[in-house]
Amino acid sequence: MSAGRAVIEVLKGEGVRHVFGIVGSTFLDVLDVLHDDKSVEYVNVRHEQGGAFMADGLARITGMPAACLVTSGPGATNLVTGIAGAYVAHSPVVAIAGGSALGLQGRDAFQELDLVALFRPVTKLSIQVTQPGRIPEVLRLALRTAMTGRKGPVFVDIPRDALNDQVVQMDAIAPEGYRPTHPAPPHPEAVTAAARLLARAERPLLVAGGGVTWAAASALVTRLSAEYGLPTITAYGRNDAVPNDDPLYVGPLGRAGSPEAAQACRRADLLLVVGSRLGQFTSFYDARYIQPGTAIIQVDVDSRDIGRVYPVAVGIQADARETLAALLETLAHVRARPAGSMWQGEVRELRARRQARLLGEAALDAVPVKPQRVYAELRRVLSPDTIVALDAGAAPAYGYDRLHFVHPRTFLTPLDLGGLGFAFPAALGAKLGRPNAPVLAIHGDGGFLMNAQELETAVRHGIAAVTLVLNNNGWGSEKAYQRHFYGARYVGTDLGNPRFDRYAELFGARGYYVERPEAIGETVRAALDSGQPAVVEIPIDPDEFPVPATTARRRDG
Ligand SMILES: Cc1ncc(C[n+]2csc(CCOP(=O)(O)OP(=O)(O)O)c2C)c(N)n1
Repeated sequence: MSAGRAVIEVLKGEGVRHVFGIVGSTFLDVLDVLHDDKSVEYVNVRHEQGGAFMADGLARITGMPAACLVTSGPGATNLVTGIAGAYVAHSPVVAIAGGSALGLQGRDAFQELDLVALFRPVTKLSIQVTQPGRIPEVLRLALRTAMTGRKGPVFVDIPRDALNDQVVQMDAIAPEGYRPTHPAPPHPEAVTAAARLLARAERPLLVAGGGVTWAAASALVTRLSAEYGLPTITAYGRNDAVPNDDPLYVGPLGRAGSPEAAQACRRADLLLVVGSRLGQFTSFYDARYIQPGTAIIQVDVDSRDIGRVYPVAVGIQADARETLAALLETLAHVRARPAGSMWQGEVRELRARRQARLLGEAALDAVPVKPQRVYAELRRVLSPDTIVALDAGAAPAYGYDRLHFVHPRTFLTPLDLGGLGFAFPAALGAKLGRPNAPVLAIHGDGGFLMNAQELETAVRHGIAAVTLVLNNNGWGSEKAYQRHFYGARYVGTDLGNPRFDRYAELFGARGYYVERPEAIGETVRAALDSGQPAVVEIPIDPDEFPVPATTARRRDG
């Protein structure tokens, strides 16, 4: 078959239905296949960064690989930030560039760059195809890498002279034929040791991270929690790892998280950490949440992060679901008793305290609106199947503690990259992955304009995600640092903006503008029900910032 068809066939074998990118002359042999084969849609975006965030959003929502296909030079360099986002999220995005010709390499030819080197730090594998005949093998290597163990993005450069007009020999092989598809089980001795510690603990607490979601282990977390009275909290940006309506779920730990979850963590004498690196924005790498005497059982599919900052009592390198299943079996075998009722009562009180605190914010009636009130309205109107993508920034960050999630794979955040401009395109990718779910992106004004050009993509491809723009006419999150640590000496933090509802309308999308808090809920609902891409602008109080969590020295005394 043609080399272009081989690329498409390998992707199709993995269930890929959308490929994101901008057309370039280096890879037209691949695009040409899609003229007749409509089972894969080329989502031609307006900036490759938007395409990478879309692929990341799609991969995180479906758990399946997602693909980008871009041209050499700037087409590929524009992808880098989005691929870095997928890297910190362990999201299996396969980025393919039609590269500059092998036959001209080393001459600084048109759009020639060392793309393999460029992508190496932000991928699990970065590789160039050197012969047309090896396209299937290299793409399968890329997919094996992306989908095995801790997942993550990969980059493949297919030079134009290894692709165009080339014919390759390719046997049909299903993914099971070239990559392991069964999860890695835990070592029985490690499970026994963990069960022993759990059975003895007085105040055990489960910290659920992204590994729970990737391993489809949420239901087992809930079972373990219910059967053994084990309270749960979630890692930074991973609120959807467990159902938040569970009576033993306290809240999210970490930056912009819930103080009650932090309190539960400080009180615990044993942490069962499942699928979390205990990264900086979850733990801050210090003792503010995780006390020095606390025993830690850490379960991770990748050994790299086990005991990396906090020493562990038991480290288990294995799949989260397999481990929880084994742990349940062993706990039943040793007839372990549930955690004490004092601890369970303490945790229920912390949970109730959080719920009451958030409920109080529903009464904030200031105009311009306080961001906290926006989230109270969202809690009221969003259905449990809604997917929410949060951008970086201060106004979106209020959402970490304030949004509630019931189902796994419904919360997308920039995680430890903190990249602005993520949420809107990630939401578009999510909507393609789950077309029947309502999808909402939440942005500040600054972050939204970083990828707002993708409104045109959304309209043309009919991707009906809704974007909330919380407008404080500034780079608020950074302004907060200047306010608190630089005596309000503002430099580079004020912005001017168009009316975002009208901006959306110019692209052919729906636009809404809400100034009064009591109108927020119904407007968001109307936008979600419109079945069209829509932007809802809410002017918010420009003086409402959280105090930044930082270790930086205070400058204002
Ligand atoms: C790509 C990128 N550039 C810069 C930053 C630094 N930064 C973090 S938050 C922020 C301000 C965000 O402003 P906005 O999106 O308007 O939201 P707000 O904080 O005002 O709610 C900036 C500039 C970043 N995280 N990512």
